[in-house]
Amino acid sequence: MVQRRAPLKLLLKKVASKIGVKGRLSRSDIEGIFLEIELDLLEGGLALELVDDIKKHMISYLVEREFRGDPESFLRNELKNFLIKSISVGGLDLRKIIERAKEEKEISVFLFFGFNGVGKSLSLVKTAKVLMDLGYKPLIAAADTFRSAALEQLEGYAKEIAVPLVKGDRGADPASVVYNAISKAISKGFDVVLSDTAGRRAMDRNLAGELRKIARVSNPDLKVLVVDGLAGSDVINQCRSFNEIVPVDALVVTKVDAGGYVAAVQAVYFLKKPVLFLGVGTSITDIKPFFPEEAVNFILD
Ligand SMILES: Nc1nc2c(ncn2[C@@H]2O[C@H](COP(=O)(O)OP(=O)(O)O)[C@@H](O)[C@H]2O)c(=O)[nH]1
Ligand SMILES: [Mg+2]
Repeated sequence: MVQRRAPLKLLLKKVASKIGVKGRLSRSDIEGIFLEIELDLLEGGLALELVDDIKKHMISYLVEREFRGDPESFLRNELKNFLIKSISVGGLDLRKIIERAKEEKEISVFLFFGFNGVGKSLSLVKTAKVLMDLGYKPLIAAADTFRSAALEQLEGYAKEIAVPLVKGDRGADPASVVYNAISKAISKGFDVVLSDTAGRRAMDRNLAGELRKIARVSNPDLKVLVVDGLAGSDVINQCRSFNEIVPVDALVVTKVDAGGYVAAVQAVYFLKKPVLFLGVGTSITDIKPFFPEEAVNFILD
């Protein structure tokens, strides 16, 4: 899909120029502009729901308002503040999560899930590296027993950072792989089990059941939904359908190096969950923290 760049900037320009012509705008003026550029907004990767929320917000502060200064910078500021406020949901303290879990049950469990090919396995390994840098010992549970290529790839990544991995036979029950990894982690003094899972499509009830079972068996302390930064507005569907299967605690948004922040902003906007990190490349150290203001500035320019 070809994504149009800067759909929100186009919106601001349109509204500002209409203000320039008409002085003040009515509700139907604003609705007319949204209708006129709806396709550009959607093609720019914005979900209909977000476009609607922006429209409502704009109507609330714009209708019959008189302008003196530059309307475009006023509009930009309003929209910027609205978006920043909507996606400022606080950070994640991994240390706290791990230490709290340790008191109860010796180890903590992080579960990674999401659609096929979004970058779950690489993101899991990136997380392992973050944890090692914090002084913790992670163990990987290779619970994607669905595809043998997935296992090989994960083993390759794990080797790169010298993190041990527990695996099962091809086609083995993934929940049992996670269970075994947890037993090993407790007996061998690991701190965190990072559980990979097979890619899931929302319509695949079987895999949804499997994911639920893994969550039930392993009682994760952090349930991380990995979404694809190139998914455009579909990121909302990914968030919704997975959150229904397993309630999400945190997000990883991948491929931000290739797709920018549109998906990241929308994922946080709809789930109101913190971002563990953004994936910004294919190396294990290619991660970046999510700063709402930086993300919003990016999508407005
Ligand atoms: N450019 C870029 N590529 C990524 C990123 N994260 C993952 N990938 C690539 O996306 C592809 C799928 O990743 P993988 O971890 O196997 O996805 P999974 O199927 O969800 O486990 C691989 O080619 C990764 O190298 C990222 O942040 N940036
Ligand atoms: Mg994988």
